[in-house]
Amino acid sequence: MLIKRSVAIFPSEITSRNLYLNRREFMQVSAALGAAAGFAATGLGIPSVAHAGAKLPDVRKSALSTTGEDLTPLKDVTTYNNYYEFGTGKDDPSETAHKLRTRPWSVAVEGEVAKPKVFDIEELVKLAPLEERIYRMRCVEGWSMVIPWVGYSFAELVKRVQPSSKAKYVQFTSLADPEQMPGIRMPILDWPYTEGLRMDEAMHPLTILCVGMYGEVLPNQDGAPVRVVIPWKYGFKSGKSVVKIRFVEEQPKTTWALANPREYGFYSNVNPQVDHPRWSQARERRIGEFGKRSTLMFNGYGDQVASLYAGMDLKKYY
Ligand SMILES: Nc1nc2c(c(=O)[nH]1)N[C@H]1C(S)=C(S)[C@@H](COP(=O)(O)O)O[C@H]1N2
Ligand SMILES: [Mo]
Repeated sequence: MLIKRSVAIFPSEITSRNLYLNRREFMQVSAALGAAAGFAATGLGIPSVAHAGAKLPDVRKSALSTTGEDLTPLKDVTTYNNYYEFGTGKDDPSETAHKLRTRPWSVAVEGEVAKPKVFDIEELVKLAPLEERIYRMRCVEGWSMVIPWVGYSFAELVKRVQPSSKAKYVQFTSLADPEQMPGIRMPILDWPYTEGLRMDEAMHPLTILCVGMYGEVLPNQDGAPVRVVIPWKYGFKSGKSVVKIRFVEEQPKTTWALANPREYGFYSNVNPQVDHPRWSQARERRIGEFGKRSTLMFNGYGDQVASLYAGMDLKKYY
């Protein structure tokens, strides 16, 4: 978001586009190659769903889904990404995130909780019934998508660890491994990427732990194996490839607010009336569409979430 990049198209980018057109074929080949490792049966005798593109079982529809809007094609959702650990270009993550190893993976849940626990990813995926949540996603940069995520309410996890009365905020930490993530070597941001929510925001049923999209395991470039999605906030609040979830008493430091506090606040609720210091937030470009559409207050989720901010000056707490 701070970095401007030349728009020249390099031969490497063309190659990767062609690879994506053959995605199904590519997945079949990698499934065959990975049969020994990723698709090996787990201790319970249940096949592990570890690879992007593997179908997730028993995904339920959800009443919390946005309906009536066209979904952004999977190809766009997986080739137009912000994931600075894999580079700052929109197509960098789709080219380099295959280096990310998403198994084994664990998420440490700790801090002000009665039952801290390190969750293995296989357990986390099965913690609660998987739901399809179709949400609008609005990036602070002024573009948006409609994505059929798969996951469950973050509150399901919170219930199981029993936060104490001191738990006022939740901090999410993403993986920062220079061996797997070429962007970590660049001093672009203060790694690891961290984000945070107030407890009531984290407990809101719209806030999800996400493990998939389009009914399939989450592609690496979209934050595999587990990410957060908070649909009424700008996209950067939704941390990818989470390794730690910490319940804390004080408002946590968050990566973009540290990088540029004037431009990126802790709350970062989608708000067409509060401009970014360098551009208007009144309109947005839906990826795949020509022209622009109006940005909706709280990204269109105001009926559900506006009460969380009753009495707060949203120009001050942006
Ligand atoms: N760890 C991490 N999480 C991240 C980012 C990032 O660079 N690193 N980018 C954020 C931004 S700016 C956006 S818009 C969304 C994009 O998610 P998507 O690529 O799945 O659409 O991820 C967010 N989560
Ligand atoms: Mo973003």
